[in-house]
Amino acid sequence: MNTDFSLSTLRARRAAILEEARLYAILDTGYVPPTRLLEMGKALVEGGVRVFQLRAKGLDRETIRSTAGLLLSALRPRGAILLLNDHPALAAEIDADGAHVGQDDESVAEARSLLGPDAILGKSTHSISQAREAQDEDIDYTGFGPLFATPTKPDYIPVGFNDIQEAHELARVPVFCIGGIKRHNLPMVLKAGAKRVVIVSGLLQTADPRAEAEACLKILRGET
Ligand code: 3NM
Repeated sequence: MNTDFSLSTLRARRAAILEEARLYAILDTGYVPPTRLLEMGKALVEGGVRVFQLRAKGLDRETIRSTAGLLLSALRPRGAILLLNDHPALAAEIDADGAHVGQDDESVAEARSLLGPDAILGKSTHSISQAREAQDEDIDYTGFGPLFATPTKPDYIPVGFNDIQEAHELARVPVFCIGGIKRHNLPMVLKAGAKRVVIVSGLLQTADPRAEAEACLKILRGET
């Protein structure tokens, strides 16, 4: 396995935030309109979230650019990072902290060349073989899922719990479990071997996202 991906200082600082994170929030315009994302980002960062992704499927580039710019100015001073779903070229242009690519998006090599050496790059994986292959690529974390069926990605077949442990054992980068994770199922997700999670609708669709993030983080840190 080629693990010789030497990191720039800035990328290493960003990677340290990922390493420390237990909860990753996706600001998804399928749930929250762009005009309300700033308010949502602020609530979640106050609740302790330090890793964010802007997922704006179908939104035009200029709206993504302006929304990401506002989010970056609000989240960065609070020690958080913001990645763009897809759009590595735009992420580089606006100096976001990085990007996330799926299995069907541009390759990691392509995304990395557009992003440059300082940015964080994450990749979705949906099986043990994809999780293993991703370790040889120049990425900073993987997503692993969906653990449960989820309306946020309705076409994906859940991977269940059986491979969670192995996905962690083979990984050289942080693994974030994803898909249908909510506060109520966190204890069983952790018991199955997850260490870090991404929660989308379980944060965005609650009455008090700040309190929800705080409550999830307590569970993730073993404080309850
Ligand atoms: N990616 P929720 S599952 C964006 O398996 C995304 O790679 C997935 O949303 C993957 O927390 C997913 O609302 C949706 O279920 C997660």
